[in-house]
Amino acid sequence: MSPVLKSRPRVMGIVNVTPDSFSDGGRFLDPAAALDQALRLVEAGADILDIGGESTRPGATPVSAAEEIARVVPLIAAIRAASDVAISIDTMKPAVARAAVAAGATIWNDVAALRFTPDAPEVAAELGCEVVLMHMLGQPGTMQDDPRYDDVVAEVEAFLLARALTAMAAGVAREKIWLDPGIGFGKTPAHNLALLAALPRLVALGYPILLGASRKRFIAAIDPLGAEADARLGGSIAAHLHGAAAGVAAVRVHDVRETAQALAVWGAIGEA
Ligand code: HH2
Repeated sequence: MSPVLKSRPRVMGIVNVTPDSFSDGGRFLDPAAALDQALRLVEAGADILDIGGESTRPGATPVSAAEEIARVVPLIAAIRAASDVAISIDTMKPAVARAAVAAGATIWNDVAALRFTPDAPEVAAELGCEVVLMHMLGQPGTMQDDPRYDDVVAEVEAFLLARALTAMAAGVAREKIWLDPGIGFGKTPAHNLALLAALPRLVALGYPILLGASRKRFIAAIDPLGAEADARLGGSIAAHLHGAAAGVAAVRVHDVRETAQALAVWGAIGEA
């Protein structure tokens, strides 16, 4: 067996129940279409489904907690009734996380890393679910306006460790915490590449790392032929295989079947 083989990352399939997500917005607003898509992703090899009811894309329309709950909770309940796949809720709002966990989600994926609402760390502790703490520079609406760092890797690492400490101080168990460098969230293509290159360093922090590079814009900056979001599959797979080699715990992707196949081949070569 290859000495560098790490266990294969889990595949988190994205289901956005939003009118405006950057690559699949509007496709799964109808509850039946969303459930169909979710179950297709499970068949295609998803270990986890990440359900989102509010886009974090710059320029996306903010959504009330009630509207977000109305979008995601019926879908989570329907998935829970049909499958035992793990479900994560992609939300910045404690009220939405609470409703999602009550409906069957076991992971709170918070791109705000429990920062945007004062009681978010306490709610995460009370819910007892796993929590993904992601790095974002600034706010979703403005995060891509000239992002700057002195040392992007050191700053993202320090941020993530500080957020983990805040979560633990509020009562979240250490083993429930995942970290995510937040590819594309207040980052230039060069920042994203530096963070991808530094994944082994982030993995060495000792928390499970989630990597979300799927169809993101830095891919088009490298390959102008992949300008459209749905023409970035090759670049997405390259980034996620690199993450697998670095030892990330999970990859968050739109293209579950293709990613699962790439990871299976990568894993089989490692075991040959
Ligand atoms: N990326 C997006 C949304 N949520 N969560 C984590 N933990 N990591 C990510 O990299 C991440 C995330 C953006 O992608 P998408 O859901 O496709 O788009 P939108 O935010 O427009 O709904």
